[in-house]
Amino acid sequence: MIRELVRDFAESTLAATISKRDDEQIAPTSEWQEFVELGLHGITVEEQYGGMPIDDVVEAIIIEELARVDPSFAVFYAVHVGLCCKTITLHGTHEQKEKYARRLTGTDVGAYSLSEAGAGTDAAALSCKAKLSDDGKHYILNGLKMWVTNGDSADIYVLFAKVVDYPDYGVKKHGGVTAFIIEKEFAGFSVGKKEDKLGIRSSDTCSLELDNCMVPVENVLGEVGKGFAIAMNALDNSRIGIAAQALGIAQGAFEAANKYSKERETFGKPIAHHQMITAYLSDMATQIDAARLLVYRAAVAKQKHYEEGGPRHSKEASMAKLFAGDTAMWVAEKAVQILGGYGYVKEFPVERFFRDAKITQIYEGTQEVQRLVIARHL
Ligand code: COS
Repeated sequence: MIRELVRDFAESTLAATISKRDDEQIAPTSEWQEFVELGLHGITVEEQYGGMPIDDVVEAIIIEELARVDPSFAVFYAVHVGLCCKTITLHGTHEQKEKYARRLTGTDVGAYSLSEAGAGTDAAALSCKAKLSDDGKHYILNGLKMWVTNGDSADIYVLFAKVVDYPDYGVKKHGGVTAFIIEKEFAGFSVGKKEDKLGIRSSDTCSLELDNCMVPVENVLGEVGKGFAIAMNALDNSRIGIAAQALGIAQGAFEAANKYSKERETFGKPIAHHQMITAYLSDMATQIDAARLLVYRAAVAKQKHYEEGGPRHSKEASMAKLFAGDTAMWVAEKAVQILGGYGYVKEFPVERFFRDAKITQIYEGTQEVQRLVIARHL
């Protein structure tokens, strides 16, 4: 039922504006206001704070359906529910949830900010610093964050910096890393450069500037100095969302190619009946099904981890993202090939899927990082 609901929304509301938003790099903020009406933006927040918890497979299905039409909106949503809301649900105090989870289940948008110019894959190499103020009421944050999805659209950020007063700081590589909840209006916080990107162009990716940014001590999320595990755990969760996004991209590209191959004729018959195209389509469908099974398996593992105390789902999440990301890229490339010249122009959506697919092999941990995580479990 939810798959159909989201598919309807995507095919009507998102499909109508995605080309223009992609061309002009417009964030989907007005589409978000409509989406909020469906009540699916609080699925990782407890009911008492205005949320509507839904199981993890359904979360993946929602992202998959959004990405099948609009991969930019899918990541906008995935970061809001996964990296921001879920992290606050897992580590927030009652007061923090009353204040922020409530806003995030209203119309506010959430973001997550870990990466920096010199700390992407090597996340522990953060250089953003936090220092306790003399009166002990605030942490004062300084530094520059990068690659922040929803960077400009967001109202609330889960952001990581190193507390220099923490005993482990400078001892362990990730010593002092702490998670903070930041409001866009905080003094000393500003949104910096918006990136001009190859794909997912309707998702705003920005830098954030922290210039003596004053963050109340009650906005520390989890314990001071324990932020690296929070960051890694959040990525275990959200990588399933990116895998679902990749799955949706592959599905959207496949459907466009499949349809076209039945309509387009060469040598007196639809190209779908030429064996080389038939083989492509069969392989695409098979890869997509395999990716789908890995994504849903990871979602089940995640749910078992939180609800039944099952083992951590890092390996399953990384396998899903690795395979689904490669599937999205491979399927989108084959879709362009099947459409030929028409695959190379903006009249058909496969050109956009092709550009959008690439990022799923890069963000929230490159494919190389996923292999590293998997290898550590072997
Ligand atoms: N969940 C909870 N805690 C975790 C964890 C996880 N999945 N993975 C690691 N940790 C903890 C470890 O237990 C360790 O804790 P202690 O210091 O208490 O022992 C700590 O974190 C450091 O772990 P580790 O030594 O494995 O860290 P590394 O610096 O070697 O980093 C990788 C490991 C490469 C896996 C990590 O840096 C990573 O995921 N990088 C990619 C980051 C990323 O995805 N960036 C994109 C951001 S979104 S655009």
